[in-house]
Amino acid sequence: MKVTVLSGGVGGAKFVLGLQHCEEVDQLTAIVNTGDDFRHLGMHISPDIDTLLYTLSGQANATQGWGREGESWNFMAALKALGGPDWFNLGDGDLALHVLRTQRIEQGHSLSVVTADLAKAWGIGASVLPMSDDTVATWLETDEGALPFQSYFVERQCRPITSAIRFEGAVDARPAPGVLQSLADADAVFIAPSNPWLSVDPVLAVPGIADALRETSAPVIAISPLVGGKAVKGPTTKLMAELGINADNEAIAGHYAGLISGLLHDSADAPPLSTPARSTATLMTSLDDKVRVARAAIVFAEALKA
Ligand code: FO1
Repeated sequence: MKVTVLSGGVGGAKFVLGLQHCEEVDQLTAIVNTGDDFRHLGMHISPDIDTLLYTLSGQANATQGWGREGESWNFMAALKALGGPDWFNLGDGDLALHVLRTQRIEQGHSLSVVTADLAKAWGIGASVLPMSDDTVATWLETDEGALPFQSYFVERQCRPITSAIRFEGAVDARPAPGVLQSLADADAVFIAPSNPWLSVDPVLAVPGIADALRETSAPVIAISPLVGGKAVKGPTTKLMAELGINADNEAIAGHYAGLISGLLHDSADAPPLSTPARSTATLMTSLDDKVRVARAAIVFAEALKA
């Protein structure tokens, strides 16, 4: 079956890896959040794309979630000794990727093309598509002022209190080549267990993508990022509290209202009232966990299609 999945962050990458290991999936397309992208030290950095590429090619640092396994940090040590910014850690191997991607983008290649070449070079069978080749930047309005995503997430470690989130450039952004087609052609569409407000909303903010979810004949199933009413990783429930939203699956389903046909959620949590739902143990630690959650989502999609 053809599967298309919207993904961002570490949780999203785990779910996509699970899908990659399901033999029912013979065509997999990931539409990846680029709202976290930023220029740092003159380089174009695409964290959610890189986390997914590293994860799908078995290079990811599993405990850290982002970056490469077995990384060395000579660049960061030298940068720090020179008084450079050391809040955003760039491993030596990771750095090579950022340098080459920046050079290719400055030569006029699109982020999509550069990403596709990396996926091919690393033997990744899935199509990894940025949500857009245009610049879209996630900003958070906080009690410390307006912060671009990485300043909030890494530099300030998600401590600021958020009152609003916006996606600069989204209104003029176009879906990257293949994005809308992959939503129209899919037999099933999934929204990965990424942070709905920080990692999925930027994707839905690109004009045309939310409509494509509404119009596709495929069932659209979101996987809740909550496990036992908490976020597995990152600021999801803290953010929900700050935005005045209850940390439950009613709120998650409500956030995607009109876009999804069902919500797959953790067995420990109550189902949403108004949306078709199924549950399984959604915590993904081992590869078997990731495959179990992916397969539960596939079975749910097939049940909704029948
Ligand atoms: N996250 C951190 O918490 N600290 C870091 O120093 C850091 C560096 C980093 C470098 C490359 C990269 O692709 C991701 C990196 N991340 C880091 C994670 C990143 O901020 C997040 O993965 C996403 O932006 C949110 O999902």
